[in-house]
Amino acid sequence: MASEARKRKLAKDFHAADLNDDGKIGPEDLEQLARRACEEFGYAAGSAQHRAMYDANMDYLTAMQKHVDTDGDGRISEDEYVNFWLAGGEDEARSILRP
Ligand SMILES: [Ca+2]
Ligand SMILES: [Ca+2]
Repeated sequence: MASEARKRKLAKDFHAADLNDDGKIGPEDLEQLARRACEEFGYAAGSAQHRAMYDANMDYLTAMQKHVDTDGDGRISEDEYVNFWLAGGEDEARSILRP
């Protein structure tokens, strides 16, 4: 049985990733997240590094989304997100990252 604190933390993470705040993590949120990661590294938009980093992030996020989106509607709901991590998502996330 997962602790309430862990569920609350996951729900908070979910809302942090739902950048346009429409209650689902969709492709537009993933693009924004990938762009943000590039900005954090200080890569200029349009530069080769920016493109490479953006593509790598999108590959990862899209792969993750396929695992988390259990009803296959292309968007991640809070329930899908929380259940994924409660069901041992760390291991799955690691296996996606492994080349
Ligand atoms: Ca959203
Ligand atoms: Ca879904």
